[in-house]
Amino acid sequence: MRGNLLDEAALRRALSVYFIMGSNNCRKDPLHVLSEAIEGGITLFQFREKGSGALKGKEMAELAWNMRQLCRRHSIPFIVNDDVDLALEVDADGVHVGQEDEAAVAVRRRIGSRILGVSAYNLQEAETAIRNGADYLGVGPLFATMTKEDAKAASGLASVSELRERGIRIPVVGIGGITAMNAGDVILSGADGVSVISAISMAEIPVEAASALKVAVREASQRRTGQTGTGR
Ligand code: 3NM
Repeated sequence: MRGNLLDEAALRRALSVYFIMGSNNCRKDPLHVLSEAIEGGITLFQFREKGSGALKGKEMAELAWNMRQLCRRHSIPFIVNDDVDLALEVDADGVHVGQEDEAAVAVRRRIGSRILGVSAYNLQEAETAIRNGADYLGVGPLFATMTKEDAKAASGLASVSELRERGIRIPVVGIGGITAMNAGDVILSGADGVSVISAISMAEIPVEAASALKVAVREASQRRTGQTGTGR
C-alpha cells in the first residue's frame, strides 16, 4: 500500500466516479458545482486549475483550500493536478501528473505515501509510471474531448482493455469524453473508474449528472463481477 488513506481495494473504489475540475471548467460557482457533485455521489475529486482563464497565485490557492475543506467534510479524497507545492500546502491526499509534468519519480519522493496518479497513453508509459511509483493510471483520451487544449487523438476503449491484456493490474481510470452514456463501456473494458470534467462541471444540474454516472458505473461493475466472478 502506498496511498496514505487507502489500500489498493479502497483506492479502486475511490476511483470509481472521479471528478476533475478547475474554476474555468464550469459556468457556476465552482464550490457550488463541487458540492452538487459530492451530493450526486462522486467518489474522488481532483483540483485541476489549468488552461485559459485559470486562476493563479493566492486566488488559486484559496479556491484549492476551500475545495479541500469541502472534500474533507465529506470524506472525499482530494488530489491536486501537477502542483506538488500546492498539494503539500493544502495537505492533499495525492497528486496527479501527466507525461509532460514533473517526473513521477520526483513527485513520489516529495509526496511520500500520498496517492500518486500518472497519465499514460500506451503500454510503455504505463509500465514506466508503475516503475516510478504510480498508485493508479489515468488512460486517455478514450473519446474526443473539448476540455483539454492539447489532448491527443482519442484512443477508444481498446486502450484500456489492451493494457489489461498486457498485464497491467494496478488501478486504472479512463478519461476523455466520458459521459453517463459511455461510462459503463469504460468499466466493462477493464477500468476501475471513470474520470470526467465536463460531464459534471458543465451539466445543467451537476447533482443529477454525477448521480447518473454513479448508476452507470455501478451497473457495469455488477455486470462485470457477474461475468468474471472476480469481484473486482
Ligand atoms: N486529460 P472531459 S483528457 C484532463 O487524455 C484530461 O490525459 C486527458 O475532460 C488525457 O471529461 C482530459 O470534459 C479532459 O472530456 C477530460
